[in-house]
Amino acid sequence: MKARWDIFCSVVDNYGDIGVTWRLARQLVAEHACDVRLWVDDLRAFERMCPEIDVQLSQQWQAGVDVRHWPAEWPATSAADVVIAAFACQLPPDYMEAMAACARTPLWMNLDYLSAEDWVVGCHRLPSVKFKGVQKYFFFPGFRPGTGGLLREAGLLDQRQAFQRDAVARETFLQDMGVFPAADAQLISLFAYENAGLAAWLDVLSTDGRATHLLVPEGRILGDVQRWLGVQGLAAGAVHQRGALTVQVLPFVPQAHYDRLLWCCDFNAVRGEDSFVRAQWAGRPLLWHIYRQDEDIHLDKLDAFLALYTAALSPAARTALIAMWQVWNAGGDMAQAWKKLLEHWPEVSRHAESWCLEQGLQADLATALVQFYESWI
Ligand code: TRH
Repeated sequence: MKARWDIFCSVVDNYGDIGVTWRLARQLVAEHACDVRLWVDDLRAFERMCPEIDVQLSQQWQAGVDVRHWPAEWPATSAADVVIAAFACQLPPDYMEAMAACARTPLWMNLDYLSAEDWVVGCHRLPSVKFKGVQKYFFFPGFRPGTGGLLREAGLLDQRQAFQRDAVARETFLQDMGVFPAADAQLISLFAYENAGLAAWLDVLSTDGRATHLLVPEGRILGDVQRWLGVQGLAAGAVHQRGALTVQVLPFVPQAHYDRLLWCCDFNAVRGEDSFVRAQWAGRPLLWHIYRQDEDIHLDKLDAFLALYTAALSPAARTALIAMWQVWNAGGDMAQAWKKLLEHWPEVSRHAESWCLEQGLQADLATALVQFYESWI
């Protein structure tokens, strides 16, 4: 009998909640032969990264996943064998009653936010609250052994490396997206929240000796790009040149296309959680705009990741990379930070690949979840 999984996704804001749960659901179906229902309360956010979604439907199949709209009025539903509440979302009370009424108690987990902090290892797989005899467990993704690892589909790194070796595949992919960079231009992708540091970075890119083609998917950073360009109504399809810098706005593309876009670029500015992980799998240098939290606790998360990520770098390269990420997230001179980073480019590039391969040695998150379930039953 196939194990039945219910994944609950409440879209708080942005795309990370649905981005992570959608990947996880697909992988559980494709690689672990699970029956997966994915409950999503906002199908419009889902549709942005999976245009096949019909936002009118309460139930539909996508990539073998039983996608359900999570309605305000919860319908009578039997509980699955494994229940995942993504990012601490609250399950419908009637569903919790259904879990408690099961002859065989389901495994109930909270899939937590990604963090490189030390304490994550100690909390991973610990029991959390209980509801009428049904125990909930913490499940933490992470970068260190002893965590749940990262989402990574089977064969992903081989596919990525083959794609990056294949100049024709890269060119064809970019052309299909309407991207025609100059032969010697470096390609940078920019997916970020609003950021006051952007102008100084674009200033230095536009006056650089080397051409840069900057790809900006439609989103929150567009206002800053628009201000810097001095234009209005910036939208997908727009291309503007300022000195050595070409800025091109892209539409928000399906998730698989976004992954490939990251593989094409020499440098990826990413944000949140899911694009941050995918940029690491791209094996190229990256810049993380972390999701802001109250009392600046996100800066502790940033420092924890930087400590881990830069541990194998030379002191000078480490200082430059840390400075650039901190300036991007907490303010400072991006022009200076970028110039310093460029001084260490070969080392930082080699490191991006070796970090990726090292992380690829750990069990991936979907496998770790399945293994937890198997050991639990
Ligand atoms: O959208 P985000 O800022 O999501 C955030 C974070 O997850 C954060 O931790 C969470 O607390 C908050 O949401 C609620 O960034 P993230 O995580 O990178 O998610 C973006 C998703 O969008 C990711 O799955 C990649 C996908 N994407 C596309 O599919 N197409 C695109 O064109 C782009 C730019 C992104």
